[in-house]
Amino acid sequence: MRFFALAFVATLFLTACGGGGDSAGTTEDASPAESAAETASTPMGTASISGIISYSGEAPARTPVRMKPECMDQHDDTPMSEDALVNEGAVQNAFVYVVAGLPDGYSYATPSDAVVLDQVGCMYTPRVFGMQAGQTLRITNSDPFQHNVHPFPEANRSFNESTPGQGDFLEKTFRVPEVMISVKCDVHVWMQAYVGVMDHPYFAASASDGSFTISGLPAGTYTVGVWHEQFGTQEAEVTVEDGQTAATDFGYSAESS
Ligand SMILES: [Cu+2]
Repeated sequence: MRFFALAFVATLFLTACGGGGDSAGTTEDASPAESAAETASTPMGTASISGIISYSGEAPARTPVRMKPECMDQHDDTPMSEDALVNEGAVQNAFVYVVAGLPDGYSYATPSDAVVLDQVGCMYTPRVFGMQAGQTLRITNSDPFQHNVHPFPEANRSFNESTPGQGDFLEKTFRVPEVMISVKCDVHVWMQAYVGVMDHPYFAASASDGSFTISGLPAGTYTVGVWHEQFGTQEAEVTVEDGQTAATDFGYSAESS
């Protein structure tokens, strides 16, 4: 009976919040209320880890993305590659996350709000992002034509579904942690996003100035991991006290990447 109750909750959620009209929204994988109702959460803390992801040496050049005419029509300027965004030595779109060090047997409630991945001008926005396992991933379409959403997980269940037109969306989730899951579009082969699925809320994607902040941590010693689609992965050990922010910078270089 539990399955039916969950399905009913998901349907109510869509009815209340959908408003998509002829949307392609589906509910089979989305159940945002599931974990929150059943699991006592490990307390959040007051410590933070923040830093800058930098790049030394000559940054890779961005190149024009060759798109179909329907996609080019959505852009005023030539769209440029986003797989190695380095802004004056700062690395954007690195995924930073706690690898180890959280309290034994930790359990964190699944956020009830959805993470949104939009399809705009035949590119994904954001390109790199995180979500918690079981959280709703809402994939929206801002373009007036079809996109096909096709993730390539190894530990999670894949899907391959269309968002036919503007305003259409899918609601999906991934059940278990996985860093990272590649998301692509079968119609527009250059479209690329990456999602990091975590069983805790301690993750961030680096901003255009290379900065990241992970907050709400209990005092402790953590292994922090960084992933970048072109530059690879790194790890560091960080100790942080209650109410404090530990500064932890990461660096890539032209020699190592
Ligand atoms: Cu597409």
